[in-house]
Amino acid sequence: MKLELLRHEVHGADTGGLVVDLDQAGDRFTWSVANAGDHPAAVDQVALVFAVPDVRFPLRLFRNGYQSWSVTDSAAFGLDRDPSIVDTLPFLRDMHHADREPAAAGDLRSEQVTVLRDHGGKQALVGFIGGRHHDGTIRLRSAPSGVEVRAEATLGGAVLDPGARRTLHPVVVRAGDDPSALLAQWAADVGRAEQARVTAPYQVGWCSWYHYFDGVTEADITANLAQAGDWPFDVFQLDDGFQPAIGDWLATNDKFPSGVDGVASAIAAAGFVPGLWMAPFIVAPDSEVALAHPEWLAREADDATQPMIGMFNDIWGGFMYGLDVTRPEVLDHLAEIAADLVDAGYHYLKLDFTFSAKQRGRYADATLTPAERVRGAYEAVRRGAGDDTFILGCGAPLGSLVGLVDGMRIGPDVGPHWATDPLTAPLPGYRETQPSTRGAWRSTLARAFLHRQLWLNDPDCLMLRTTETHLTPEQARAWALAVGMSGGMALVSDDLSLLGADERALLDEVLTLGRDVDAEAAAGRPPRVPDLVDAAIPSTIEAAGHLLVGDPEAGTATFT
Ligand code: 9PG
Repeated sequence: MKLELLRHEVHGADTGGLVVDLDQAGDRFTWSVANAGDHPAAVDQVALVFAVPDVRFPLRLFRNGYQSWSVTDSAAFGLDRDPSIVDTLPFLRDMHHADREPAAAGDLRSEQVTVLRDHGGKQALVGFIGGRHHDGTIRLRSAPSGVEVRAEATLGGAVLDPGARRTLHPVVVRAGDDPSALLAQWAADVGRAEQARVTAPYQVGWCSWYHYFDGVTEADITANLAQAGDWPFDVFQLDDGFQPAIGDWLATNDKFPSGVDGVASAIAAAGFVPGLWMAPFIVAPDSEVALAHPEWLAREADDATQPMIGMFNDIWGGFMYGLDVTRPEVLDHLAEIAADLVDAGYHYLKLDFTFSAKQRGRYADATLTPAERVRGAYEAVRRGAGDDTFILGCGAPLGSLVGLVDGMRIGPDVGPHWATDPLTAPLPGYRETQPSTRGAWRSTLARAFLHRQLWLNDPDCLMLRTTETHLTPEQARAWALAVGMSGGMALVSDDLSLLGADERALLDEVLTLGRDVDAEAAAGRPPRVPDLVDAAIPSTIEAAGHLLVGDPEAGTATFT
């Protein structure tokens, strides 16, 4: 498939003085935007617009989601719809797309990269090489002259002062005939450009979330540690539920009498790397940090008197505020928390709900893009945690964090059920971002090409138990094999006392497979997903001489 550059566009406020410089060399467009005017401009978007001549319908595209939990699938142009067009909360749009505005009717979009494929089988990859300075959205739109493909550098209203210039991430346009090969090449290019952290060893561990959820107690940790001696874990990670309030990460609630230090010591004494969850960029209204430093909160874009909502979560008591991560004192605070937790013994940190730093709001430094806010906040944690701590991104915008995180959650939460639980919140347009093992399967296959190119993929935890779950043993096995076939991180998240010889044998099978696939991916051969652009939920993954073919609706699979 051939794309022809038609024009470029600039969108925002006071953009009259903006000048775009554009060069093409081979398959690569390099560009920058400068403010030649005499007043500041707020830049929403700079876009390259291409025509797709002679397209044969149906035209399908791979849709990469914006952050860890955002749906990643493929869709048919003219038939499928962007999730943002339904009547839903603007907050959800902001959480799951670089650009929070609803898409125009009929538009389809993918973040950072896409592969297009027309009925004749012709394919093209369009992608941004890099993401640290701004998000990138690829959008398909119907125009009077035919189909247009837009490569949008999303700057989120960042202010460009007179005389200032921003270099934009290069855009590549490549024809091909194998989506997995095109995407693997793109991921390798981005990994090189952004100096991806890809040298951490294969990760095997235990995580408290998917059995105990927020009810976890210190006694649960002690009981599982007592059983864990026979298990091949490297890391043992305590998830959400220890903290007295979101934002107060160095203290514990009544369920953890030994404090964060005591828990780390107990984990280390059992021979594992202590791991800890936190949501460092949001704070509860009644947290100590929010009460002590109200000036650290970002403000609502439309109402500077109101702190910016960073997340809503019933289990934490409702609305959480977002920190203003453009303030140096906030960044120092983040670095100090990370340093203190590493001192306590935690050499594995899971940073969750971190999309909050991209959300629309008023921030002290208006010249930063959403991507730069997110990246700056992670940089602060990395500065405090040091180079040797494994940092796992979660609920994280994928594009802006290459080179900072060691691992990245690349899908929605699994759960002890295959399809989305009917009892979860409906979230119009965004239901499939809610926990389901099927949703995790979808993203694990669809984003397998990122593994060991941008970071270690975290497909989310295995679900091994066959009691206290709605998953059938066949579904638990299908999911476990998908984790293995992805080569990604393998964490158990069951009460270990529920697991017997069969579950242990399945884990051992997954780890043998996972290590082989991981080694292949590290050598530049990530898994292939042949129906990536054919099916909304991919069924098939090939890696390290194995083949897994699933029925994503039933949750069954055959493995050879
Ligand atoms: C702890 C959990 C676990 C889990 C994370 C994250 O409302 N939501 O959209 C929503 C999405 C994901 C989520 C919770 C809420 O789970 O992915 O592994 O750490 O937080 O609270």
